[in-house]
Amino acid sequence: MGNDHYKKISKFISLVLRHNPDAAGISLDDHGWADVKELIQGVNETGRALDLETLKEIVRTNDKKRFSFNEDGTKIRANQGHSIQVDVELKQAVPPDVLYHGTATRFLGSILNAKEGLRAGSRLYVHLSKDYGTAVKVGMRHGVPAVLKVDAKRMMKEGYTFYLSENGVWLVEKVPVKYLERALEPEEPKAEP
Ligand code: HQG
Repeated sequence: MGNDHYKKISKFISLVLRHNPDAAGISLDDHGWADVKELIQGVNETGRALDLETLKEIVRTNDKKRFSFNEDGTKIRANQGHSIQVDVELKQAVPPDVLYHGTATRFLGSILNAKEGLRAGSRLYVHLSKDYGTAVKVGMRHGVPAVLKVDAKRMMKEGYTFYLSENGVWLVEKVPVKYLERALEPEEPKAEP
C-alpha cells in the first residue's frame, strides 16, 4: 500500500483519536484509549481500507510518532494533541531552559500585544518544541511562520508544570506574555547530520 494511503489514513486516525472519535463511530476511554478492533472496523465503515498490519505499520513509521499501542496491542491512543478531555498520563518533566513555539505572524499581535500570551485554544495544552527548526515547521502549518522563545526556566521557577509527551512534545497549560520573546533566528548553529 502506498505512502499516500498511509498518510491519509494516519490523518484520519489523528482526527479520531484526538478530536472526534465519533467520526469512526467509536469512543475513547478516560485515558484516551480506543479498542484496536473497534477502530479498524470503524475506519473501514467510513469507506477507508485499514487492517491490523497496516495500522501497525502506520504507528511504526509515523513521522512524529503520534500514536502508541498499549502493552498487549489491544488498545491504541494518540500521544498528544487532543482537544477532547482525556488523561493520557503525561509525564511531568523539567524542560530545557528555553523552549520554542511555532506560530504564524498573523497571530503575533494577539499573542503578544494583548498580553494574552499563548493559550491552548481548542487543545488541552500549548505545544512547545525543543528546537527552533521544529517550531518553524509547526508555524508553517498556519501561514508565514514566526517563532516565540519561551523562558521555560523562569516558568518552572514560578510554579508552572511542564509535561513531555511520549513523542517528545513539551506541553504546558498556558504561557503568559512575560515569558515570551520573538526569536528571529536560531541561536545555535544546526548540528551537522
Ligand atoms: C495560536 C502539530 C492568537 C498558536 C504540531 C497556534 C504541534 C494564538 C494556534 C501540534 C494565541 C493553535 C499543535 C493567542 C495561541 N492569540 N493565537 N493568544 N495563543 N495561538 O494547531 O501549536 O502534526 O491548535 O500559536 O506539530 O500549532 O498535528 O496548535 O498557531 O505539535 O501531530 O493558535 O500540532 O502536530 O493551533 O500545533 P494548534 P499548534 P501534529
